[in-house]
Amino acid sequence: MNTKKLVKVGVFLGLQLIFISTAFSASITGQVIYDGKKPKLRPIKMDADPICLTHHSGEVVGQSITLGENNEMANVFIHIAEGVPNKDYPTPTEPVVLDQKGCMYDPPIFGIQVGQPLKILNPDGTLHNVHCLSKKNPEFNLAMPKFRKETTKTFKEEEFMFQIKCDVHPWMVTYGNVLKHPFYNVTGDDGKFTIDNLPAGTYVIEAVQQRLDPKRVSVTLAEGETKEVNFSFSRPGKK
Ligand SMILES: [Cu+2]
Repeated sequence: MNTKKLVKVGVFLGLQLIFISTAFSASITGQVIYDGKKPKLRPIKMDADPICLTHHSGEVVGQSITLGENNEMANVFIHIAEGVPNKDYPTPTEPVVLDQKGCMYDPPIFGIQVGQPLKILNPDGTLHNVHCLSKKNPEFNLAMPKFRKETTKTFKEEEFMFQIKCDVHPWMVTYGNVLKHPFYNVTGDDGKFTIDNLPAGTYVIEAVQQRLDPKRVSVTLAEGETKEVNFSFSRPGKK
């Protein structure tokens, strides 16, 4: 290729990069806070399976709500419920990992894209039974004996907040969310989330939690703009 052609190609690629960075660079960030007295979580009795007990030195509590020191809410699923341009988004090849360490699901709530692999791990040395209670996607019920350390599943349909449970250890539950697009996040220990690479547009952002009613907020983003959207959950009846 001669120099002239190389320059042309360079300029073309450069323009494409500029286009991509300006067209899909809006972001939403925020924090989720629980407004109220910290609920007391009951300790989980794992005595039925002594192998589960060997993985913990102290008390283990349920994962229905996870609050930080200042009521920051972790494990809240945030996604764009309305406004995402309807097109085919690339399917990530990187799997979402669902661990069953110490007879607890980690994470207790997750998002995954249609077709993206869900890698389910069993490092416990005991039998788990991965029972997926999805409705739009086929339900599955999969035994993972102690020698079966790993298995992979995928989902074909968009579906939200379906339970995956273990029938052997009834306290084990996680919530799956299957999306057609990558615009979702789960809050970290600080209650914070970020959804980026968004095109300009008007969106409805939804915050979803296992026990409390979902919250929705509408936001309009210009190209490259970042806006803060905060959510506050409270006990039912105190809204
Ligand atoms: Cu189990």
